[in-house]
Amino acid sequence: MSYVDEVYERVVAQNPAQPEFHQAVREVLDSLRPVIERNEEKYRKEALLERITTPERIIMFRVPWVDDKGQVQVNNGFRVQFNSAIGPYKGGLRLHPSVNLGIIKFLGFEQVFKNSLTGTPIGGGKGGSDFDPKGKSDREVMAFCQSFMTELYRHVGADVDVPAGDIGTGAREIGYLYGQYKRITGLYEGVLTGKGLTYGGSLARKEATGYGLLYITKEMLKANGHDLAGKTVAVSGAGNVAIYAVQKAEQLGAKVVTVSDSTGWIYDPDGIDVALLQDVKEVRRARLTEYAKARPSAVYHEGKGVWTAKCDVALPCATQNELQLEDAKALVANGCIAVCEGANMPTTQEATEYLMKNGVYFVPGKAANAGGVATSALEMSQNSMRLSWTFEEVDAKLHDIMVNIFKNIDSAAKEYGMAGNYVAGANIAGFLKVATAMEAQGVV
Ligand code: NDP
Ligand code: 2IT
Repeated sequence: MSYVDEVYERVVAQNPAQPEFHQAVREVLDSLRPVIERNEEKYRKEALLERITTPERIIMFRVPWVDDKGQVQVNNGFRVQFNSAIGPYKGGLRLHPSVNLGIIKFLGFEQVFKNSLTGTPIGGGKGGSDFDPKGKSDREVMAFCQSFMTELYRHVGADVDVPAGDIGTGAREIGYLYGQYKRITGLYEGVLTGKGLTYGGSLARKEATGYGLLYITKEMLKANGHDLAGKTVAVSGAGNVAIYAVQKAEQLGAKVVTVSDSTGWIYDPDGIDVALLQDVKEVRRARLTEYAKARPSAVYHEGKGVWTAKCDVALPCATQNELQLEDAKALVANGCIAVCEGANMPTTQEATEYLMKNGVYFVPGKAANAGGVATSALEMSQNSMRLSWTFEEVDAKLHDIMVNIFKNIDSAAKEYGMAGNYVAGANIAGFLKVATAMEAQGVV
């Protein structure tokens, strides 16, 4: 059996009932075959693939807090410190009822390669909890965040592990987490990114994932002879990534006709009104039905279906495995030419294969959504220097980083005889830097 297959079987056997983690590992290992085959004995002797698929450390803890009725609630807390070969652990905290260890491991594993692609010195990690911030009062969210940090603080630090936002974790949660870290440790340091602008946050971090997604989408289309301007775009999600993807797509001359949330989706043929979307989601924390009420051109559909809308470019920005084989078929039938992932692993393996076989340009999340964590690394730099760059300075650096990521994944794919296969390009380019650093540092 090949070394790649051996390691995949080991991962499945040792991590039972973690399908998302298996899926993420499978995609990466499949792409790495040509790289591993060139040096199979060396990698096998070093057990490099066993090491890179095993987190350096997993922290799991109890998070007790008191709700507004005086009832004690208990949630599960996680931090997976996956790989520190190229820098301190870095990655978001997800707060969603679906969170379990397998999901955090898949996200931490993806983060290792994504962070490597950014070209900045950050390792990979991820954390979170099955706490659901939806419908909770600000006081309840604060009680949860303070309890969560009361355990997490001993495992993180500006040069150790630097968490940030993800699904369910936005500016409010980061603020409460930061306050509790400072209170316990007495340290005013860049232990979290995505901070508010009054206490060490970076301009353009909030916009960065969505903006970066559009910068790389535009670059990839240009390299293949297409122009983003004038294209019709379908976006899923209505959170941090989706909102700023819509805003940048419109600034670049495309028309965005959809957004979605966990209950339904909007079709707006006049183009999504991003100011209204921000008001509904960022200010009122309401459902998309409120968007439809305020906008006569918009139609609200209950449930799934966002990928049935006719579009040239699809940008899944909600959650894992939201774009399935039937969705891929609908996109191809409607003439979609590109899918670029704003979310982490939003496209199932079968859907990805179908899209690529049918000539749809496909940029995987670890490249396409890397602008968020890249700008987190810029926030860390500014915190270390104790200064702040302007919005334009950060945005220009983000743009350069995304253009470079595209160049690197494009040339890695070409070097291994798979021109245009950006999945392979991203996995190979991300892997090589981490593997080289691990080899240099010996058996650790
Ligand atoms: P938010 O919490 O701000 O928004 C998430 C959006 O996706 C919401 O509209 C939410 O709907 C929807 N959603 C979440 N879970 C589900 C589900 N199970 N089914 C259907 N819809 C769902 O998160 P972000 O925008 O920050 O994150 C979106 C994706 O992007 C995630 O995959 C995340 O890991 C990834 N990502 C985020 C980065 C960041 O900087 N924030 C960076 C890189 C990747 P509702 O409003 O109803 O909850
Ligand atoms: O998935 C991701 O890259 C994020 N949620 C952002 C992580 C970060 O540290 O900014």
